[in-house]
Amino acid sequence: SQPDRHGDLAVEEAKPKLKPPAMYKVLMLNDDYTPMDFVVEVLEVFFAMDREKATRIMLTVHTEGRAVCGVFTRDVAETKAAQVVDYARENQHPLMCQVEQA
Ligand code: TYC
Repeated sequence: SQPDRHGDLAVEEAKPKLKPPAMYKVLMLNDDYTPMDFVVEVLEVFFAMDREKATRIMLTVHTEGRAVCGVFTRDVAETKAAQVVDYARENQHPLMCQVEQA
């Protein structure tokens, strides 16, 4: 922004250098093996969805191939994606997530 002028003296404002953080989508990918009820549970537990929304998103992934589960800062998005994949592997499911910039 323009410097304030006090008489002939240019006084530089302290610039508020806060820019909003880049945001990242966590996407869930379809596969042929992960049970539908497991995907619904994952969406409820890791993305705080109610049963109805979790079911809707799961069915979108199942029919479209992928869907956005949520949008977060980079660290949160990467952590959630890793937690989902770890939990799926613990249960011997091949469920996959992607993170991409929103
Ligand atoms: N396609 C899976 C099935 O028919 C269900 C599924 C949905 C798997 C969403 C993964 O991210 C997924 N059992």
